[in-house]
Amino acid sequence: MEIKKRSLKHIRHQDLGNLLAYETTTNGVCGRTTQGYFQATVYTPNIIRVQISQNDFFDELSYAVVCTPEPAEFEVTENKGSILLQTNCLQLEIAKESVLFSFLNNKGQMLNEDCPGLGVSFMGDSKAVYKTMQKGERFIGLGEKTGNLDRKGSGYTNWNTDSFAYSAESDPLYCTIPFYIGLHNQLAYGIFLDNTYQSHFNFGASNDRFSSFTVQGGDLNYYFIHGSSVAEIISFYTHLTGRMQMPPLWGLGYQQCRYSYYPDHEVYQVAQTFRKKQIPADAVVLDIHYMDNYKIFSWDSDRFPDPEKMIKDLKDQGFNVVVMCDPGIKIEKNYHAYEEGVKQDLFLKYPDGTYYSGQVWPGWCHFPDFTKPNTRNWWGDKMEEYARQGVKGYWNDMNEIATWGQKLPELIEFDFDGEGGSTKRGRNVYGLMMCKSTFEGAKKHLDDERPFNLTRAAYSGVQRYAAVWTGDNVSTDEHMLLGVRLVNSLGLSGVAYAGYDIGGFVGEPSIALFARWISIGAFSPFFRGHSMVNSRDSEPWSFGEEVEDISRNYINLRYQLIPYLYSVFYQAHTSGIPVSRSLAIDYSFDDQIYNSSYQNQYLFGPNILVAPVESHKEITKVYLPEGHWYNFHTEELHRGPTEIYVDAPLTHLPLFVKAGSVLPMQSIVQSTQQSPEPLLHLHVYAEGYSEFLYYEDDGNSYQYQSGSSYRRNIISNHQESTLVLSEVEGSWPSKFSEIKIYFHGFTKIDSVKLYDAEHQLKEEEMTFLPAISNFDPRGIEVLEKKITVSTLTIENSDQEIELLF
Ligand code: MIG
Repeated sequence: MEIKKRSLKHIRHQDLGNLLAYETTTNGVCGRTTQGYFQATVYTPNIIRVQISQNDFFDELSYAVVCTPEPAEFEVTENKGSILLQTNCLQLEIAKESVLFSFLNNKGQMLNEDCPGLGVSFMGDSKAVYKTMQKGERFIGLGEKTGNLDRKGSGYTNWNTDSFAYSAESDPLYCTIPFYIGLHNQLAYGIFLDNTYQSHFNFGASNDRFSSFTVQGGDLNYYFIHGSSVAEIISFYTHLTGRMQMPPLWGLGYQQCRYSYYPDHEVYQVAQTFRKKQIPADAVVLDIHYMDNYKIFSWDSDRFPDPEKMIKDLKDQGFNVVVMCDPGIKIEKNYHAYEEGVKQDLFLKYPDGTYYSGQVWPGWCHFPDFTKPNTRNWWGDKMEEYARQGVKGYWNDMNEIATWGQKLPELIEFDFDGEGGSTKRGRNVYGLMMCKSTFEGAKKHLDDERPFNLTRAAYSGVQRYAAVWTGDNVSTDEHMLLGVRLVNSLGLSGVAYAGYDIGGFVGEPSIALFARWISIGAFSPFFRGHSMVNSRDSEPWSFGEEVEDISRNYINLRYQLIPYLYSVFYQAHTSGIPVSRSLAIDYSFDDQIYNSSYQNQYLFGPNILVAPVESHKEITKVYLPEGHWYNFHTEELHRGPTEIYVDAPLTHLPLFVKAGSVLPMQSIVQSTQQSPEPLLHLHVYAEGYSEFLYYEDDGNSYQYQSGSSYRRNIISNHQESTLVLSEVEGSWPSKFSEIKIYFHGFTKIDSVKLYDAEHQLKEEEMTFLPAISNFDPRGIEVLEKKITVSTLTIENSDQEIELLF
């Protein structure tokens, strides 16, 4: 054989070239260019999918997208220089010469365009799209990513990674959610790049010309979403990738975790201490030491001789148990999971057909291939035993995949439902598919009960199966604030249910830091304290009496807010709008909210503004956006937009309530299993107009999916001096037979008239009682101003209730 000498052909950029042919399809348009192929598909009038490939076929398998194109009206027209695909709200213009894609709204305003001269770029197996940076453009979202709320000037990589003790700049972390929202000129759009290969996003990092995204394999496959607001775009994105189901009510409570509680009497001890100290909590979490030699689906019989009994005893005290689920299956003869996995061929393999072995807690392990249907079913059925033992909560860890050495070989084979793929395609989706298997298996075996499921690694769509926590954070103020941003960014990216390790996983928090962290954590969708093995005790009572009081106050407040919070979760379930809402959702074009001093602020549900502040600050600056805001602790009214200084001692986290809104609350309970007093505390804040969808159901089963729920609108209209609770929809009865209304900020109320559903006057001149605000976290002198608010108690009825004052 003769080897010819020639110069090596190095990889360089190649664009799409010119349009050669195109065709209108059932849902859009497809075409061929000199260098590739494309297809544009209308999913809804607001969503157009673009696929670009170098081949005349496209990757269609997606574990993220749950919907198919809806029949929508669209038109395809040909102009001199371009093809135009138009729906009633979106236009896609495809330039014929050096093919570029531009998206405009129906007024012809440019939303997003491929950058002339760069556009689509093929470089070997990697493919990229370069988009012109618009004037004043900002970028938000991309899931669990460090950095600023506005991602402009930053670049990111998606490659799910076990990031022990990550820093505030580390990238990548554990999750891949390739969805972001662009904002400019009062316009908003979203881009979801559905490709599980390693991807890179550049939002004007090291350049002033473009934003871009690159994939290391597979097709360019992105969904362009246009909506009138950020909220609408999130709702469209979650239309594509799915929404969370209602969590079990206990999932809203406080969970106590550590690495690890054992043996059983230590677990009992922790649970009993919560009850003794009257600090509400709903779950104890068992980390890896509950297992026999870290073998999943087993219990260490010395430490936990009778798990079933322990779980039942805890349940009787109002605690659920959450167990660690690691994917690595120990290679050990006679270990059932190993034997079954080999027999049924369920593990990841090398290309030569041998099983891949990697080292993790149990020693050498094989790893279930969750992209294989048989493996998913097998894993799901393994949940039967846990379910039988009474376990209701599942914690999916190490699913990046994490192994000692952290280098899963690139050539490992994944099944991909028969399609096949290597680590390059499989890694970022492993966590998602593990969560799917755990969740669906637990659900199947739990007998109409909602499992609680938690994960560290994720891909888009994970919200359908699990809550996400932000992994191994560190005990510093910087991390506390970073955690808030990560959770808010996850919320912008479809994951409404997320949280962080309170107190920090790695390191030890100061007394002040723990106190601050737990008060902020009370306003996190997922609320859990956790800490590393061999670190100091970190339960709410471990930092002295003052911190114990602060912890109790804020956990109490969390439990009092459950009627509000559960309704907010229902909104996440129906519309995808997160529980923890970056101010970029409601105040997208207000420059101040992106200011580094204010970017951590967020709305907890629609009505409570939380201003997280470092533990060492006694006073802090807060930005209140447009609208009026009540200081939650003092009732002082502020007129936004404004920057104010607020006292922020450890006892008083700065919290503000939106004027005009309502906060439904309940009495303190020690766990969600305990019934609150049958009195709903409805706090109404003066001014403006608001609507709040109030929601209840049994908190535990799936009956809500067939109408067994309690839904009513609470409409507060200050101008007309009315408060209306609309007629109840659904067949579930409320827990509350009476409603106590608190009028905050109303100058003077002489009398109140109560009307029934037929608008007949039922009662007049009801008596007001002055009340001391019962939710004011106690403890500090300067703010110990007792608040007097007029109250009124009425009977709850399923019919419309109208109050005129
Ligand atoms: O190699 O299960 O992020 O929360 O406590 C560490 C032990 C494995 C990592 C998780 C952490 C958990 C720990 N796990």
